Amino acid sequence: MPWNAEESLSRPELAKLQSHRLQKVCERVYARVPFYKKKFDEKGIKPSDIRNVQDIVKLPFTKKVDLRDNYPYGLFAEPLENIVRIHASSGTTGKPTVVAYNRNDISLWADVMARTFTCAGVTSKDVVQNAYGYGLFTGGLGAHYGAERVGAAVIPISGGNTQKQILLLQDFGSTAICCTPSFALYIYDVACEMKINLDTIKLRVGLFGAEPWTEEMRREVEERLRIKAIDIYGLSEIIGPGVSSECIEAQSGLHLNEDHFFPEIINPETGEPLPYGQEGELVITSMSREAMPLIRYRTGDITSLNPEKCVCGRTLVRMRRVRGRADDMLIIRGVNVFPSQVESVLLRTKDIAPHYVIEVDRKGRMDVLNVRVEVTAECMEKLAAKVLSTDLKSFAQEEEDLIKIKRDIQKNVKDIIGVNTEVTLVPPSAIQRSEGKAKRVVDNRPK
Ligand code: DLL
Repeated sequence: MPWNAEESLSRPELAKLQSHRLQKVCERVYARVPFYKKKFDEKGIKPSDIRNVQDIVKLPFTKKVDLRDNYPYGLFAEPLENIVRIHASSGTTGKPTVVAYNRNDISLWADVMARTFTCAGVTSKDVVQNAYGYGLFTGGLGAHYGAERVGAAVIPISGGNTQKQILLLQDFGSTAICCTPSFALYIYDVACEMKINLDTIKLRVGLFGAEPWTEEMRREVEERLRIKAIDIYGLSEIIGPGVSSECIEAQSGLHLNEDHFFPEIINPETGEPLPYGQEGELVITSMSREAMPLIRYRTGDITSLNPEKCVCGRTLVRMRRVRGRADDMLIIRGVNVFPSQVESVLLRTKDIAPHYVIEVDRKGRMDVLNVRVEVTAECMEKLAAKVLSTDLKSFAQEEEDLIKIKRDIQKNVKDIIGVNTEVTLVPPSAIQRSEGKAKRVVDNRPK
């Protein structure tokens, strides 16, 4: 059963609710946020021109740079005395992006996160180990309030502290874990080093997000940790986690809480709206937010929307797993490459572990892509045994096996993505592990 009735409305009922909320939010920002008044006026739009949800295309976009230009409090639609929480996400450069919540926003957030936990099958009977970072990052507190709202017992361990995570998994009997997918794999690695028998832990589901990951990565996480891995999505600017989530029944697309967050897909180059099914940039209007609603916010995330009803009974549109951010897309000799495409190729290769870094350099005028990826511990053991053996022929054979792994990766990257790549195989644990969002790309090209 979904958490709220609004998750299973008919399309006409939903459109009615969306239209009403869109009108209200336009009135709110026009009256309270000078930035939006100016933007609306420039387009010659009044809130009364927005009669239903289709009119959304008349509204101006909001971009990340608008949050920076109005740093820190310029986009607040409430006086500071009504603000009860401020979060921020650290950009790669410069000042953080600031977001604010009033009491109703915090309650809304708990509710949409309760939907997320319910989607993942988490109830009051569960023990939730919350390994998202608590702090300015929205992951920790967002998951915390949502898990409490469904009545689960929350362990607010926050990120990092990997050995302690494992101790609590064992001793506190956690049945659900919340963290980035890359941290989940790190926890698994450390559990193996500690020789923990995974049969002694009760974990059955993970709510993973905050970074792009692939179907292949899901399979790895599910097989290794012996759990169901649920993809959850969100961004600070809109609310934090709680924008969309997969359901455990289908694990096929993330139900987007479109009664509160109106989604559009646009062509990132032209800004033109794209129909259901077509891939483009996700744009969201946070219609129910009060302290800092955003109109047509360009998330930079690349996905598509699917309106088909799901087996779980929810009617909310489903967004496909995010392929990556438009600004993470690498252009290598004119070809667009998403790190997630490289991840798919790597994880389909035998003897390769799910730990990698993509390095881009410029040699002369050429962009050179180098994938550094770990071989599995089993592969390493085989190799070590051959090195120790006096049987030089089998050692040579093993070297050939490594060359074959490299060639397979190169061939598949070329076939699927269309670029040549260098591959460096490294031993287990050589790639730095992440306790939060993984950094997969090192771009050394001059800007
Ligand atoms: O990462 C909120 C969050 C916390 C989501 C915990 C899920 C779980 P930010 O730090 O503002 O907020 O980063 C938002 O992270 O625009 C995406 O590019 C990326 N992202 C978040 N979830 C996913 C996901 C949080 N499931 C940015 N798949 C977003 C792919 C994701 N990318």
